[in-house]
Amino acid sequence: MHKELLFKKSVYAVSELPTDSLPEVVLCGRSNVGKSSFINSFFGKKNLAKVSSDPGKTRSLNFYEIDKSFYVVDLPGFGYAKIGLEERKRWGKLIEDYFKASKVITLIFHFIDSRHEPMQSDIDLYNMISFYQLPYFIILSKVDKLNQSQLAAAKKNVSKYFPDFNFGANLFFYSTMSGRWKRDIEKQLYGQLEQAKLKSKVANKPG
Ligand SMILES: Nc1nc2c(ncn2[C@@H]2O[C@H](COP(=O)(O)OP(=O)(O)OP(=O)(O)O)[C@@H](O)[C@H]2O)c(=O)[nH]1
Ligand SMILES: [Mg+2]
Repeated sequence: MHKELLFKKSVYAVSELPTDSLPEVVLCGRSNVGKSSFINSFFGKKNLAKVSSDPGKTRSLNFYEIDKSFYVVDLPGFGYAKIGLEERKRWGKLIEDYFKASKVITLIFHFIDSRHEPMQSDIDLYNMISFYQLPYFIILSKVDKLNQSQLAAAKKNVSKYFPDFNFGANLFFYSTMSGRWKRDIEKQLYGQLEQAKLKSKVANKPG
C-alpha cells in the first residue's frame, strides 16, 4: 500500500518546518512507548526511523514523507528524567510552537504503553493538543506483552482517564510484532486524510 517512504528532515525550530503544505500526521507520547518503531512497522520499512531501547532517542521533530502525499511527524518523547531539564524544556517548547505554527496537522496519534496506566504527562499532552480540536487517536502500544485479561484492563485504564475514547473508534491497540491491529488504524488514517483533502478543496474553491 505504501510505495514511497522517505526521511524528509529533522526540525529543531519552527522556522525549519516544511513549506509544501502536505498534511501532517503527528506521533506523540512519552519516551520509549514505541512511536518511532510504529513508523518502521506500520509503513513497512525496517530502518526508516531510529529506534532505541534507551528512552530519549528522538530529539527533534522528524518528518517522513509517505507516497508524496502526507508527512508522518515523529516527536521527541517526554517524561524521561535522564534527559537534562534544559533539553526537556527545549523539546516541550518546540512541540508547543509546532502545534501553534502548523496549519496542516490533520491527525494526532498519542501513544501510551499498554502495560502502564496513563500518567499526568499524558493528560497534560492531551489538554495542550485538544485546544486545537484536531482528530485525535490513542494507540495502546506493545500489546504483544499482554495477555487477554491484561488487554481488557489496559482499555479500562484508558477510559478512566480519557472517557471520550472508545475502543475501535478513537482508541486502538498496536504491536510491531503482529499485523493484527494495523488494518483498523490504517482505515482511520486514510479516512481522515481523505476528509482533510475534501475540506481543503471546499475551502479553496473560487467564489
Ligand atoms: N515488544 C515490543 N516492543 C516494542 C514495540 N514497539 C516498540 N518496542 C520497543 O520499545 C523500545 C522503544 O521504542 P522506540 O520506537 O524507540 O520508542 P519512542 O517512543 O520512539 O521513544 P523516544 O524516541 O525516546 O520518544 C525499543 O526497544 C523497541 O524495540 C512493540 O510493539 N512490542
Ligand atoms: Mg522515537
